[in-house]
Amino acid sequence: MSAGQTPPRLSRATAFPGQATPPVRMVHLGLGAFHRSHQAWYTQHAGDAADWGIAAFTGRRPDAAEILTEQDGVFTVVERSGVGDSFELIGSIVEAVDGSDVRRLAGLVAAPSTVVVTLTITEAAYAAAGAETPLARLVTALAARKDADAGPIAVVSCDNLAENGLVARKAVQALAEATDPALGEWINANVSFVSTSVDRITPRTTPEDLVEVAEQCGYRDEAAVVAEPFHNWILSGDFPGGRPRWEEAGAIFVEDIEPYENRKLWLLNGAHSILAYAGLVRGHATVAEALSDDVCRSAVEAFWDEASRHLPDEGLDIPGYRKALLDRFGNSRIAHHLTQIAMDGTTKLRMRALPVLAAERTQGRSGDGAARMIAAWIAYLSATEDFQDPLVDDIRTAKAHDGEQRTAALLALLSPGLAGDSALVSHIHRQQDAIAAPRTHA
Ligand code: CS2
Repeated sequence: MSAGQTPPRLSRATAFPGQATPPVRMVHLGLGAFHRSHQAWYTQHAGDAADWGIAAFTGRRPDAAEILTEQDGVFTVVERSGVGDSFELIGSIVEAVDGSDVRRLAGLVAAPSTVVVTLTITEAAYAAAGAETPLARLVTALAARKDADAGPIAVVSCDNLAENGLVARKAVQALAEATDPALGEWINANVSFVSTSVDRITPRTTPEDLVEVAEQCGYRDEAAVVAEPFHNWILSGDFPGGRPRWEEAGAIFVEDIEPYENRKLWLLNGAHSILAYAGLVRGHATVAEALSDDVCRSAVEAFWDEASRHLPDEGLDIPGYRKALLDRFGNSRIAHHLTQIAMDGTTKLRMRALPVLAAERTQGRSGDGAARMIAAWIAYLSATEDFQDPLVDDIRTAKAHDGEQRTAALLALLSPGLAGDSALVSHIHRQQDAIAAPRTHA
């Protein structure tokens, strides 16, 4: 490309010349950057990728669907390591649709050729009420599949929740039974809910990233995503209508997913939440920056020591996993913004801090590391009005209190039981000062 020329927009014809577009056999809800860098990437790398196209629906806003449609669903994954970037075209998304188009969703889910529905709808969405939530839309679409007698299908949750398949099943069943008990029965007999643990750090794409793609690749891609080289997908459950051969892309299928889920949710996501809240309070912007601050780093290590006590020794290589996490978090070429991780704290901390705190306390220990994550969250909420959370109104009410009462009121939003323990409340309250202590410069 010569200077001053606008490169052509990316299209399927230029990205995959002469190749047939894979037929839609999967539907995805939650078309964001993570879906593109993870499930779409794995599907492209499956041995039978030519047979598996994805129709992906956006969440709250139609933008991503509009942009991807302009480039026939094709986009670039920029794999960003500590030393450089590499670029790969992904063609597995063959249709990108505005999430509010429930007719199209129902039409696709009712087709016998569609046999897998994947979800990245955020942790908070599993508890959300209302007719326009992603799960409510999915239930409408499953009703259409029942009416069409289109056969069994797998629903695969790819959100960072413990037992996410079970959580999805319960939420979908409850919604279905409230509308039509017969639909509940049909879902019970025909829908398999698969639990998965997903992992690939995917920060929000920036305008500079898009400029880089244009310069390096010679085309304009408004839907490019940047991700770390590492990727992991562990799945447990049945696919009654078949699935892509994701194992050929490195996915791992297991009977018992719980140890893997806990390892990921506690060690990676838990550390992320500590770095996000403590880091923002201490004036940092990215994961790599926060990790280089001793106060944040030692809080992460203390939490990891605790969490590791409740993970099985065998097969999980916890020391290796921890070491790899330090490398991944320390990749300063990935600007993973703490504000992105800080969102929806009440939902995330219930999954990331509370199980470890409970396990430690059951064994007669204080759970100081997990308590520090909660303290960091409270310190963060105390310092900002600019936060996003499904319990935003309750948080505002709790924040009207001062001192230990505020700590107790915010803790009650995570766990009313724990908020009744005045020694724990005092402990978490005191920890906030240590988190906010000024940085010392060497
Ligand atoms: C992060 C995750 O935003 C968050 O809460 O902890 O999105 C994390 O980056 C991914 O789970 C990594 O696989």
